[in-house]
Amino acid sequence: MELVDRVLKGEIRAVAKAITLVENGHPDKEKFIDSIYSKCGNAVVWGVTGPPGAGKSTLVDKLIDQERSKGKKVAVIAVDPSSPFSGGAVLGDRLRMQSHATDPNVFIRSMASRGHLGGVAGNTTDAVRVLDAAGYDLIIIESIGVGQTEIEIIEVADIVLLVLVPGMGDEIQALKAGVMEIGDIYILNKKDHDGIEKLEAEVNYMLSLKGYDELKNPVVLTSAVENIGIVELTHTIEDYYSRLKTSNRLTHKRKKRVREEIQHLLISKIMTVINKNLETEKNIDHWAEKLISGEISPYSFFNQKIKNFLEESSENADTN
Ligand SMILES: Nc1nc2c(ncn2[C@@H]2O[C@H](COP(=O)(O)OP(=O)(O)OP(=O)(O)O)[C@@H](O)[C@H]2O)c(=O)[nH]1
Ligand SMILES: [Mg+2]
Repeated sequence: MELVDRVLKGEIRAVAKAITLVENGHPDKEKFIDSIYSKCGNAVVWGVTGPPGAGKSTLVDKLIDQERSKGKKVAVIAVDPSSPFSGGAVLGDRLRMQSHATDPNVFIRSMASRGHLGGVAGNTTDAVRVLDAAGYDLIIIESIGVGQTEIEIIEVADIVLLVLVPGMGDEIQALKAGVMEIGDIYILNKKDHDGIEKLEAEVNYMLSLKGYDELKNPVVLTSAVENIGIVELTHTIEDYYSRLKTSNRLTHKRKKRVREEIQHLLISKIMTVINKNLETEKNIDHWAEKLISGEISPYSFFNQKIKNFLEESSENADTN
């Protein structure tokens, strides 16, 4: 495939095209990913998450400065939570990272987190693969930490940077449930705002409840707009990353991710085959009515359907 060669050479337009292919679930996608797969595995992936307006994009912009100064090639995937058509958040993210618009070694791309049922985390994983194969050393995923989908997206990262800001009130409670758990490094941004000490105390208290962890989650205070705390942040990330590596946690984390991917892949492949065979879309209302009226009972009905399907498949295999 010509596109494969061009992506492997790091051609920006080809990379953009390949990500579109992944995002749209184009029929060529699987073959494409398989062709680049052996070239993946060199990039480090950071996930940046936190509530809307916390300063994620501003921080990413500053982090890009730091990494570029070390000669790294950097790519950013900004996940737009609203819809594929809104453009709102996307525009904001692009604007915030405008200073890198003309740098050929910085690639910024937004992806929709709504609109493609089920496959968003998978799409993000594949988009990361495209960028990895294209030679980006660092890939940053920016996503708002609300909801299961966003959490799954951010779990694609090797390190999760959780951005919090003063004055979130109850939001911090809501965040605690999901995203707090997956944060590796806690960035308390907008330290120029009132309430930073209170936030710091809350976060430290919350982290103390996690119990002993040899990798202790670092907490870093920043003011992204003023470029304060950014150098320290990059040092903290580097240090944390090397500890992740030496403690074998990175290997574990990546393996866990691949295991999850295998599960997702199997489920979606099997679902596709079986839905086609059973004509689920056509029949589902009818089945629901039969279940509601008590005409059929769920387990025996579907056990039989699946049994028929398996028998049919093995007969087909025999005749082939
Ligand atoms: N005072 C202050 N303002 C900041 C700081 N960091 C970011 N901001 C401002 O906060 C606003 C939101 O910043 P963004 O970087 O767009 O935040 P975001 O988290 O990417 O927002 P979404 O992508 O929309 O969720 C902008 O007006 C920034 O200039 C900071 O450290 N201090
Ligand atoms: Mg943003």
